[in-house]
Amino acid sequence: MERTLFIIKPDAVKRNVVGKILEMVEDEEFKIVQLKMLRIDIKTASNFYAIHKEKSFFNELINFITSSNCVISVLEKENGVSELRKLVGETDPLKSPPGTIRRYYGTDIQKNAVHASDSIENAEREISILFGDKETYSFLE
Ligand code: FUP
Repeated sequence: MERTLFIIKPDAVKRNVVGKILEMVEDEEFKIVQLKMLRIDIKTASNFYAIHKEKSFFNELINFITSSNCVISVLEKENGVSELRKLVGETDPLKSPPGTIRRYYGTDIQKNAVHASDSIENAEREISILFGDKETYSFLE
């Protein structure tokens, strides 16, 4: 079983599609093992997206992700990291295959509705940033 970090971004929360997105995830047999709504602060967002620090879109990305509430979750499934990336689609919603979350609910490359970890290592890192260390955060089995 793999755990991965999933974020429903401010654009999707504002569009009232949190329930529809979580339904897509549950329909694909992901288990929601943690779930909460919060406004991510600038320091946390900058750490979370540190890999994009030198990119031209970094400031806009931080402004956007911290602009309003997100719904963050830890999802679990066999091969969960790659399976969720498949369900999410491409970064650009217009290039995402039909049936993917970003194709359904994304608007553009920034307002692309959701985030999903791209590797097992990054999933662990991202879960730790947003939910705390495994040692200090207990998951119900
Ligand atoms: P993804 O793994 O599909 O979430 O995409 P990336 O890690 O490449 O990018 C992270 C986020 O940066 C995207 F979700 C949206 C934002 N981004 C832009 O705003 N402009 C770009 O050209 C690329 C990414």
